[in-house]
Amino acid sequence: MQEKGFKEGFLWGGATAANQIEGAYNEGGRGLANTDFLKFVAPNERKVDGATFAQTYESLKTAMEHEEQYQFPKRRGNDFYHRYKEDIALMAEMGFNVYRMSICWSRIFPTGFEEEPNEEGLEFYDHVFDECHKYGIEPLVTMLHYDYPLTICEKLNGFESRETIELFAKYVRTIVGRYQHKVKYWLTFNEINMSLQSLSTCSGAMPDHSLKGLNEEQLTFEVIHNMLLASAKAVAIVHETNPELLVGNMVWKHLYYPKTVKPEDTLQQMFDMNLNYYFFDIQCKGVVPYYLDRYFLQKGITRNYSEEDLESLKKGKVDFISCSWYMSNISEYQGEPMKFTGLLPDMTRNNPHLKMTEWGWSIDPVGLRIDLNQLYDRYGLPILVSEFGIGMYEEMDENHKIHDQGRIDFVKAHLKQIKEAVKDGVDVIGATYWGWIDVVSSTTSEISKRYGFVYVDADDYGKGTYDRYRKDSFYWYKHVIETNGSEI
Ligand code: BGP
Repeated sequence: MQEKGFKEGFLWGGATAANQIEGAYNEGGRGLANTDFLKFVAPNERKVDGATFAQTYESLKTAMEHEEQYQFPKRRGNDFYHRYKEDIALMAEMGFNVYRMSICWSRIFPTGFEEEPNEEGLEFYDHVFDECHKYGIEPLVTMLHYDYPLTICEKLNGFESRETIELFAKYVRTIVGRYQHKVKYWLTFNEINMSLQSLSTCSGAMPDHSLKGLNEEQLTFEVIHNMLLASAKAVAIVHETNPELLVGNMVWKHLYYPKTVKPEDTLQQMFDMNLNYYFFDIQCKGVVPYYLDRYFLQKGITRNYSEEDLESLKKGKVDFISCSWYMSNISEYQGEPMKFTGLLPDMTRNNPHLKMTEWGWSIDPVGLRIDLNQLYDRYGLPILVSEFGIGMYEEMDENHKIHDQGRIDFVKAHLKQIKEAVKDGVDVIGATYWGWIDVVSSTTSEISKRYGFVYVDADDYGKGTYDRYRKDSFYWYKHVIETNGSEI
């Protein structure tokens, strides 16, 4: 048997999300989104990392009433709306054959409740997809990446309401019908499990706005239930619209290591991993696993999956898996009933064997290889690594150069482990590097948390030319693609 590297036709590309790049929040007939009200909080004013990520009804109202007092960087993005041609040309220069992006729901249905879509919004994405195809770049489209029409958040508390499933299905029918000959690869929800960490951003449901008076934990699983149903519906719509299209899920993949060799720590790890697998199991196998039932019982969480719901989940199995990979974490037993360790970094659980990014995210390429193997073993489906990346503080020198060796090392280490997974026998079909161009951060709303191979000349307050500059990593990644990763 000969060891193999990346296969022919491997999908090489980059990823972004509408709310982090487009800007133009009040142009083209677009309606307001929840993300338009996520405030930038300067690092020295933050109580915890990710301070701007969570939204409550109270914080939303304050932001709406005192707009002039705050910075809302997601309204500006990196100005992709006006510069998409230039950006797609840069992707082509690097040799991308795939571009992962998302559609902004409120560009298509400004409040979510309209009967007819907004043609201007639809046309914008037509232009983007046409531009991609001009260079042989296949768009890979996330239907929903954290941005909800604001009206749906206010009236229905996002996915707390089952009515949102129907509104989402209408939106999905519209975009899949319209773009079926331009977009072959679809993903339903970005990081569907992020509701466990930041309910509002992921599901549009604010914890202090529950229509049914649910506490936060009950509300979380109510929206997860509804989002899983909505995802299954979306998969069925894609398959019914055009059997040639492929649709995947997208889960924040998180690996947990037991803190010690004490058996209870491994028990905790099993529990934490199960909370991750819960989403994959439902989306890949179409059945609801048993292992959270006891937890639900202890928490007084009732899941009302009707016979019809269960049928719908069965029909909603994805064609391929996709996941993001940023960090691993450590599981430490905290007694019964079990408590969830969480997804974002907890500085008290630092892994002494791993380095951290400037934002305290552990860097664990080998963990990615472990996860890819375990996912493939469990589901046997092709896998796309739909996000991995590193945020860094960076400045241009006087010659407009950015020497980002740290990013090159990071990407190289991760691609090496993806390649190892391929050699292990895992069917990895592609990798889309997160934030191939600097974008506004999802958790902190900083553009100064830079991910890109391309630098955007803008700061957190919207100052700058927004011109694009190639970093050292741009040329390095271009070479990786040219050589299909053979030198990694
Ligand atoms: C993922 C999101 C992305 C992206 C990334 C990095 O969870 O899908 O939208 O933002 O994390 O996070 P951040 O931007 O906060 O550094």
